[in-house]
Amino acid sequence: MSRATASEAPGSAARVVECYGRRVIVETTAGERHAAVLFGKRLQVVCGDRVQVRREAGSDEWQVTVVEPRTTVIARTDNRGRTEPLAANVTLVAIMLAPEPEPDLYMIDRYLAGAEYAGVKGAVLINKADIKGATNLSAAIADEYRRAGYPVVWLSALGGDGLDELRALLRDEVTLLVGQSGVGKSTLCNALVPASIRPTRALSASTGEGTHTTVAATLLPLPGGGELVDSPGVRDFAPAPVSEAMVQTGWPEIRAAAIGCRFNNCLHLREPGCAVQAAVEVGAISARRFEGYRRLVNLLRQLQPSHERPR
Ligand SMILES: Nc1nc2c(ncn2[C@@H]2O[C@H](COP(=O)(O)OP(=O)(O)OP(=O)(O)O)[C@@H](O)[C@H]2O)c(=O)[nH]1
Ligand SMILES: [Mg+2]
Ligand SMILES: [Zn+2]
Repeated sequence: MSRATASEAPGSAARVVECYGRRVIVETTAGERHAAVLFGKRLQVVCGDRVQVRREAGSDEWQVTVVEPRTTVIARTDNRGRTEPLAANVTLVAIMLAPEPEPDLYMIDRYLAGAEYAGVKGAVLINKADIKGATNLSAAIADEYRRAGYPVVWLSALGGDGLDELRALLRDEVTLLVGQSGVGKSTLCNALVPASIRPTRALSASTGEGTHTTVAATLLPLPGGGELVDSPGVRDFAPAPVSEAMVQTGWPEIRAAAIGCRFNNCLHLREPGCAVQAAVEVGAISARRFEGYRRLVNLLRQLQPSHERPR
């Protein structure tokens, strides 16, 4: 029997806390942080992954050798239908929006749906509550998502409003914080984690949009309990594809009303006896949210390879 060399020795358990493609920062169970590289071309890791690491004998370099099975994975799909994981083992996706930059509510719907498909809870954070004149818009948005069944927290990462309510929401969760560039995700991380000095930057004066300041997902422990993953702002988001019948599960209010549809395979598009369409007509379900559902059905049809598309 040959003796194991140092480089074959079993690894020690660690967590990926920052991810830059094939280079990562891991934190070991003992609380030590190391820069590490992925060992072997087939390994793919994201922030939140549980891994095993080892150090080559006589080398300073740490290697990630094993990725443990994920309990959850949040992934996005690009416009060519390629799916890319964003974070692993999270229990909550918190979608942040703000009066500026101008919110894309359909993208927020798709994030919430993507969380549902991944078996992860969703919440909506409305930041920059201190900005004057934005109250009416924010109240309407908050109302729409509360009626759909999501927790909504109205806060000011800079002014401090709503932070206690938010701490209570995040206490027992591993939360992925997402949203358009410039909504204030990193500013919130700095407010909740005193040791955090994440770079933040003002919106562009010419476009009114964020400037994509954060470049890599980073996991931060929250002092009061829970963990928060800051992530780079995105222009668009589509979830990993699901079957057509599954799409509606990303809209809790549609799923609930669908119990009353005449056909149990109703997609609520133009079927007779549809309780969802009836609820939209009387305003019990937001027409804008319903439109978000229809758009995702169409988008997923487009992303499907043409030979698999329903005729
Ligand atoms: N008025 C106001 N401005 C805020 C608040 N939170 C953040 N900002 C400002 O919004 C701008 C963008 O904040 P960031 O924290 O960099 O935004 P981000 O979401 O991390 O952006 P990316 O990293 O590019 O995705 C900065 O100028 C912040 O000071 C807030 O509560 N109120
Ligand atoms: Mg940021
Ligand atoms: Zn229906």
